[in-house]
Amino acid sequence: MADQDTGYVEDPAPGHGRLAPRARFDSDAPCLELDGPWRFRAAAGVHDLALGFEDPAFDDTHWDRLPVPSCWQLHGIGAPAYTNVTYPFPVDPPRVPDENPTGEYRRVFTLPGDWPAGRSVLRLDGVDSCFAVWLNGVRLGDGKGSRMPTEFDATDVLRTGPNVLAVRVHQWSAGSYLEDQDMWWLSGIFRSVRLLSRPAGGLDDFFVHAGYDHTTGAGTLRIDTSGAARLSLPALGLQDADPAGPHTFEDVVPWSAEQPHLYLGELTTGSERIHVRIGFRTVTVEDGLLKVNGRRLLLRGVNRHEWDPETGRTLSDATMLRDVLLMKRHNINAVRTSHYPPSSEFLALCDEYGLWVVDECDLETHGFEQVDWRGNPAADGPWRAACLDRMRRVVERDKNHPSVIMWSLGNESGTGENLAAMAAWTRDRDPSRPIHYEGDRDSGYVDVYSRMYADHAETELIGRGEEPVTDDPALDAHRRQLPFILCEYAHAMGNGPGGLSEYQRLFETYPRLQGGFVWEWIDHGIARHTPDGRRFFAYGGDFGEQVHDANFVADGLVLPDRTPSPGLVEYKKVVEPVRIDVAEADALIRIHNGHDFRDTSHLRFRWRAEDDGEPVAEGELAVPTLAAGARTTLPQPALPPAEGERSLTVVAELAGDEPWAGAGHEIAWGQSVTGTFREPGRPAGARRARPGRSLRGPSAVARTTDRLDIGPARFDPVTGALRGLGRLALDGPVLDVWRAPTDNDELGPRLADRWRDFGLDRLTTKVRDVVPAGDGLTVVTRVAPAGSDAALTATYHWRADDEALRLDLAVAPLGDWPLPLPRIGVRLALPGWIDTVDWYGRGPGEAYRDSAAAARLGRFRSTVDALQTPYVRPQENGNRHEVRWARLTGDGGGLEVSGGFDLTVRRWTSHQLDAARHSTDLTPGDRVHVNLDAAHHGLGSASCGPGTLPQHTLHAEPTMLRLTLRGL
Ligand code: IPT
Repeated sequence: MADQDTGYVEDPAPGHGRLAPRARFDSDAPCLELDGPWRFRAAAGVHDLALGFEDPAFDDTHWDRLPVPSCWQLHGIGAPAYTNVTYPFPVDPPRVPDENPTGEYRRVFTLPGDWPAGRSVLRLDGVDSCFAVWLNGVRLGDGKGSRMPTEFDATDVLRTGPNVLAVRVHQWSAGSYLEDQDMWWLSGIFRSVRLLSRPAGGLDDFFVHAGYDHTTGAGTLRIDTSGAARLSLPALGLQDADPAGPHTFEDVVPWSAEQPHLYLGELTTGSERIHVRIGFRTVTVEDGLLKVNGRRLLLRGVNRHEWDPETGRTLSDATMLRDVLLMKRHNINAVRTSHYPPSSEFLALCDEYGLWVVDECDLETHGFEQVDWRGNPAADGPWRAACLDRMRRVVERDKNHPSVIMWSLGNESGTGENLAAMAAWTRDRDPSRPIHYEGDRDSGYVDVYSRMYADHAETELIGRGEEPVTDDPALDAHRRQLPFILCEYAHAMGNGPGGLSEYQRLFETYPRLQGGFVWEWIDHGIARHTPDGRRFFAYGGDFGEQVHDANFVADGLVLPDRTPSPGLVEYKKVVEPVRIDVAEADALIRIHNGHDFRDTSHLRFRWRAEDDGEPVAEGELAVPTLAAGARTTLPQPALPPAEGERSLTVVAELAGDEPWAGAGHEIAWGQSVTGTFREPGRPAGARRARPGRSLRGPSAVARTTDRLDIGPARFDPVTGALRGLGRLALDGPVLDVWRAPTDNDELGPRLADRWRDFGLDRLTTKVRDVVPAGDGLTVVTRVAPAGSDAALTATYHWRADDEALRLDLAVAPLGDWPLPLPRIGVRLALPGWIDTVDWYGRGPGEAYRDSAAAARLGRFRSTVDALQTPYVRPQENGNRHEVRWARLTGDGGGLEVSGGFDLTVRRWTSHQLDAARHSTDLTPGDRVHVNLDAAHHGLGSASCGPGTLPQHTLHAEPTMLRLTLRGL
């Protein structure tokens, strides 16, 4: 019987023929995995269907195969498309275009001979966006709600022996209007499919209520079950008990993200054993604070989309574990599952390893903003059932995870009565967890005040409880009693975010500010290859999309292949749960245990003293165990007198193995720096120099018609340009203010456009004076953009002794400079054989002035290539901050520079970096390009949020750069 009724596609109803949502659990009842290769046919739309494909006798032998689970666009069927807010189809709810890519899936499976009698349930864990299912030619039903399971009763149509399962999946449906998350549009059966045996007398569902009384240490347990069952919890002495209890245990180990203690047990019926993992914790909003087990939480969170650059939203268990381990190792303690419930396996890992979870409903109607919210499904009566269904499915599926401490109604769906109804239903069903939704600005139906991208100043106002008054006085008063979280902040697009430390300071100052979730965890780049086989990550527009949002999809703390970006390393330092302040003034070490629950007995503390980056002494620091929140002050270790610049670094590391990292893993550190570094290239005992200050005995200028030499340096006598140093040929240094704009420079207020309009990327130079005088050379240049009388005067004072060349560069703006500069410093080009960089300064990683907390003072070495950060869209990157000296070397010798500068070294120019769209557009040239900067403009996070803070803004003002150069 052919079933061509596709009316369900545009029906706002959530589905037909489905079973009621329930908890996800593991039991010993048989389960048949239906993942693997399925037969697949790609249809152009609902007018192009394979008639009778559901008929078991249908011949599909000529069909292709497609793996289940997978996203079909990543298997060459159709193409991925990326939009942030805009629906990629006309806004005509609930209708969708006839051009509706549709996938027809078929699979034959054999029911094992010992498959038990009783009911059988077919479960699809995730299908995007709408589908209908037939088993052995019988239509079981249809469903929507892409990232939630759908179950059908298969009992009556299941046969022993071969069974034929047919699933028709449509890319677009009424459900698509509810799934406008900022991500790739991808389709198909992208999570697992299983057939579950539900033995007679088994349990359909249960709800664990496990509370913790922090005043007594007692745990209470009640498990509501859908039928008769017994409970065993050996560690708490329960054997064959009534799950309904309620049971009280005098002394339980509570669950927290810091110490995720789970009690393992079993629910048994005559026919089934179900594994339960119980974590005792109580979540409250009281005294205006979000608390777990009586303590205020500080959320050090990230927004996590499910992403893999090869498989899209289909994630392996190993990838999910990798996310959890990476998060734990970077001091992250919370995840908002933006913007849909993740695979259940991920939540199980959060329970086990310890992460606070804000579990978000699969709901976003953001594109209605572009039609002034007319017909917004979140507010519109006919969509009520669909909205409630989605909320119900996330709550029912995930209710037994101790890691889930809040329910979130969804994201960016405006506001409206359907959202309020979702909140009301949830509050009734699970009063034990607060409700979150950012779009409820007055917090009328939510339990925490939540915002996204509020800047530092506004966040501080909220911290003080002094945010602007809103319209409804009663709601305004209510909101002021609520804790505050930034459900999104610090947009991690490309190079950035800057300004994390300043946010953290606010969170640690105002109790109401309970932290937040960086936007976002991972860049959703799609792995692709150039024709010559080089891998890169594609973004919006790379698949011929007519409407797209380019690389706005690449805004994570890890690159698409999960390499931590410098932003993640910075975040780890900024949110470290132990603060170590090694004071310069009073020779004390102050330690604050910033954990919410855990004492410091799992940590050991080490110290290390260095002079100019050379080890002087090291040891272990005896720190008394500090309870959560406690502080101590200790004397610094006795050390020999400093020779040069002294750093004292104290590190807190794991004393033993944790499930998520091994002994020795670093958690936190603090460092003091005192004194002045000794210039390299000076014999030991030479008098201490201010950076670049002293030359041994200045060399005289030697001038002929075609040469101008000072000591080891050769200049062009006409332009005054440096051409060589010893045997090293070089080009520059010359004044440079341009950087390849970052995403934060490009977007938001579009600072990069102002830079280009002003002409900062096309400055020309006029040499005004070349004045050899006694033992030095002075070169004056005027550097300026076309069509303007604004200019920068760069005055180079050169001097040398027999081995070192000294530059004092003075830069002064002339005329009107109404905009910040990208950078200020010099660039020079060196031979391409330079491949190694050693430096003494901050490192080891990339750092910019407003993202430099993670960079410590020390000696580091890297290759030129490894200094680059391959952001998905190429842009300024790789800066090493506050460098005292650097040696750039290779087979042919090299260059040593000392002074005080920021350093980038790359095999392409800033202009080439700026022009590149993908990493593979950058190919090494025959020179190495070096920038030595007095300063950079900060990064900020203006791509979606506040720009660079005033204190990190680089104004055009008189600037000095002093360098000493030596050929090696
Ligand atoms: C906000 C969205 O919630 C999130 O999904 C993502 O799009 C982010 O912005 C930017 O990357 S919404 C925005 C209008 C603040």
